[in-house]
Amino acid sequence: MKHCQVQFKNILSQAVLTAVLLGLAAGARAVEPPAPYGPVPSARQLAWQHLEFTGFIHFGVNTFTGKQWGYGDENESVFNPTDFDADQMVRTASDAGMKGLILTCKHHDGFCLWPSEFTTHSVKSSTWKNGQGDVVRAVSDACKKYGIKFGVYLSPWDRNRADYGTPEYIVYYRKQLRELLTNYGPLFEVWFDGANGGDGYYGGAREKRIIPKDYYGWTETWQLVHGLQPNACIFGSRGADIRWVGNEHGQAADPCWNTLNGADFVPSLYDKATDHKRLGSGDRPGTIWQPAECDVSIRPNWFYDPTDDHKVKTPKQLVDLYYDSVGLGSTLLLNLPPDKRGQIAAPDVKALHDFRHILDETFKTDLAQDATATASNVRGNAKTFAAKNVITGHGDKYWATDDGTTNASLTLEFKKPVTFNVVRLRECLPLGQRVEGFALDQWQDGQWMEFGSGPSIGNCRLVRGHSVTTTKVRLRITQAPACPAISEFGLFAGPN
Ligand code: FUL
Repeated sequence: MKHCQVQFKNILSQAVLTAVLLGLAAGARAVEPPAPYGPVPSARQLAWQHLEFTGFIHFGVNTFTGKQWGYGDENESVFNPTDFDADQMVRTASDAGMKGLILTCKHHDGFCLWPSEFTTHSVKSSTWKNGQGDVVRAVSDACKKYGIKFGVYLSPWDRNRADYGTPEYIVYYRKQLRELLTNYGPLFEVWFDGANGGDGYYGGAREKRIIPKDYYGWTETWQLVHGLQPNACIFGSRGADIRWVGNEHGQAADPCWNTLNGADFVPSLYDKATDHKRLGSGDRPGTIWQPAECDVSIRPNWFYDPTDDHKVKTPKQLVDLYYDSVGLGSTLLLNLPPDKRGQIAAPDVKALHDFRHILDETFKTDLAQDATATASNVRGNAKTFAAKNVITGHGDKYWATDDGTTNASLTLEFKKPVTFNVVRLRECLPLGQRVEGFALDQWQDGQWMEFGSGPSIGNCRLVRGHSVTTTKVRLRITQAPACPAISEFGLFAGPN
């Protein structure tokens, strides 16, 4: 997989350095890279976008009560996994190709999966391991072992706490967050849920509590996160690194822009359908970079329920979700709910295994590697921006055109015919999201025939079609407000 690694902040200095070096070496003027267009990703956003596929683990008292939203009055003793195996959970996620895993350290019921210093409503009051267990420790250690990143979910809504709704609760919440941010190693993502249902146990009050919009003081909380874990992306509302995609089906809109108009849109207004739609599509050109994450569960519910065992998504449905999220430039956050043993259940493991097999079969060989690449225009005719940069094996470079050349084409030509049915395109994200329209053609019977098209590229665009056998494939950039900067044009043959 090929990603363009240009650092936005370094572009000018790189240009100057390149100009000096090339000037000295050849007496020639160096060609400057394109100026970034619109908002660009921060280093942590870029690293997060490149993960593409991550997992969620919803585990807690609900696993044992059969509820999806615990009321907050659950006795700690209900949490008692019979054969807890964090290794099995993380191995399953890693084998499925997930690059990170986010654990629900505390869901809305308030029960903590780690022995927090600030409450007794946690694993330390449960019978599991005589109160000596720590699910967060076990899962984070297993993530280290399997080389995947670890993230935390800490529900802001807490239906157990008597002080929920008062300023004291925010102090408590931040203390808990600090424990998670400091005791479990590097985190790649911190997930702040928008759900606020109202009613709950609340220390015995058993009432409905309405929370003012500014109650949580996110700005301060997020400073805490970025201060202690500068590489962790925050999933949340305004000011967060990552936005919700507006649905829980795991599907991005098309196009799904990486940008939003920050000033007139507070994406915490999760209750309006128009806002959901806008979260899905983003705003173009937008004023802030806030890429979307597609969250979805492998089962109909977020927490394990044995009656869902025959409703696990099929490998084909999972593959379709991958194309509808990662393939539209977003990321996929797929939930795997451990069962009462504390392991991922067999039907889920099987579906993930077969899903992975299909993706591996599809993406194991990039046919474009055998191609010769030519373009209608190359920026300054410079090798640095040559057409062949789009091919895997040519490093982290990109093809770019001259400023003002926003309609351009790039052709891959093969000595022997190739058969493909999937195309993968990527833009050089540190230069912003530039392409607003593209088309793909194959050479057939002496003429160009369209294979597919789309309104955006971004981090990744997968185009699936019928199997095509040809010696020439062409990418046409049909609309762009600035010259295109394309880092990948790959061809693959997936199982039909
Ligand atoms: C929602 C929650 O209410 C669900 O229980 C789940 O955690 C999902 C990921 O987010 O807002």
